[in-house]
Amino acid sequence: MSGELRRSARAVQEALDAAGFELEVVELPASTRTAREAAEAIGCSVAQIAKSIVFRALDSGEPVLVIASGVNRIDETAISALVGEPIGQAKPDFVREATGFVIGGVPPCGHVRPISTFLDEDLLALDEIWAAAGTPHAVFRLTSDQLRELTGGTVIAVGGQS
Ligand code: 5CA
Repeated sequence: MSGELRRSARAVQEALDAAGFELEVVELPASTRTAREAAEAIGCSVAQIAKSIVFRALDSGEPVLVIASGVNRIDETAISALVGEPIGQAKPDFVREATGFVIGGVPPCGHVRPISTFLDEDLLALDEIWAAAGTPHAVFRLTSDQLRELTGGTVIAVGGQS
């Protein structure tokens, strides 16, 4: 690991270490807050960015995490059908409370408590992907197999390109 990581990025590194993965969180000078910015900062395609979108199940109030390819638009109706209740986009405070991280830095793992997780099959078709690591400047590279193992998420078709 190079240098000191900020607290939230360090928490992600620790979660990866604890889960037994040899993956390295890196902090970049440029913003990685959005999938497009992250791709630019990393020098990869937007499709390779694992964007973590938090929804709120409207009846139960439970969070739902969808990890999708940066180029895909998430069909909320399809997710609602899978969850079994209507969902809505989460507000920033809800995202922070449910995951422990701010929007733009929500990682696929290391959340404050387990969260129901769905994985985009298009993202899993790629070998090398990049995910947020706790802050809008921190990312880590992993394989789609590692993402599957790390999250134990349910693989779905999220809805196609935006
Ligand atoms: N760091 C990058 C990927 S490495 C990242 O986190 N991208 S992201 O796409 O997963 O996170 C940004 C997402 O947060 C946006 O796609 C959007 O769905 C969501 N978001 C942004 N602003 C808001 C907001 N005000 N309220 C709710 N969700 C938001």
